[in-house]
Amino acid sequence: MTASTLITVAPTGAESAKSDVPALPVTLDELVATAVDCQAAGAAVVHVHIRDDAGAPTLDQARLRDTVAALRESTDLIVQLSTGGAVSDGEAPRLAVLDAAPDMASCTMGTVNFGDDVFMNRWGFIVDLHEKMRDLRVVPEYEIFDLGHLANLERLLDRHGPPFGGHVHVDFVLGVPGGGAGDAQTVVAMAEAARRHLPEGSTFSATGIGRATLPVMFASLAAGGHLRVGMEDTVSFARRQPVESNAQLVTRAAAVAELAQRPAMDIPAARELLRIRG
Ligand code: KMH
Ligand code: ZN
Repeated sequence: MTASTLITVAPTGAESAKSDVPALPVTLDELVATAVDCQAAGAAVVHVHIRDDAGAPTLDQARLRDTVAALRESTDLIVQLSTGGAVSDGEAPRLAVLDAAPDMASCTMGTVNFGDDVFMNRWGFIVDLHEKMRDLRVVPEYEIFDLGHLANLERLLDRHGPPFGGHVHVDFVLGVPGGGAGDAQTVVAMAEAARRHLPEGSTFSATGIGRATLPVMFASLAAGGHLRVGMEDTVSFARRQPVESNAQLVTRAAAVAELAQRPAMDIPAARELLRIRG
């Protein structure tokens, strides 16, 4: 079991609206300020979705490049761009996200129902993402919404080789209506399946959507996993208590990790673990 806990913050996402969640960081200044606070609170990775001037999700290339540059300027965080985008985004702009040259990018390992929508991830598109990331020296974080996605990742690695850097890191995203349940049993089942399907030494983090946040956090730590938290995944800190900031969520995750005797991993250690290019 790793001695420390990698904490990823996913501050914005593509699903919540600023009008519903005023604390959501949607402008570049808000995102950078959040990232600075989250680094101070113990995060090592920032998983980034960006918004346009109206606050709507966008994959605009210039904005993505400016965002990567601004995060690098103000923080030491590992910058992970989302290639998932919003459910309405097409494959070409999602693939083009990688041209903004992040340290890492997400790569979802299969199609999944997403509430009333469908989050489309065709096999051929997954292969394109995996290979383009390797060409551009971008480290993938494979997003696992359900058990079959782990079998799919095994198939990807068998047929198309290891990712850039050689280390396999996955993130279990649990509690999406249509995906794996957000409970401790599912985290344990996923961790078990990861051991069967993935190369030795692979690592996982986990995040629970909404009320699944705490059960998934506790179970992931107990099962030897790492953590992702943030307003992409939860906007309630507790019953009838809206999240005040992403740093509030990172601070809680770091405190729980400390209690579990696996304190937050520092950024140099996270770069080494994930084999981020120098
Ligand atoms: N917004 C979801 C449709 C990712 O960032 O890679 C996809 C998502 C996964 O959030
Ligand atoms: Zn995301």
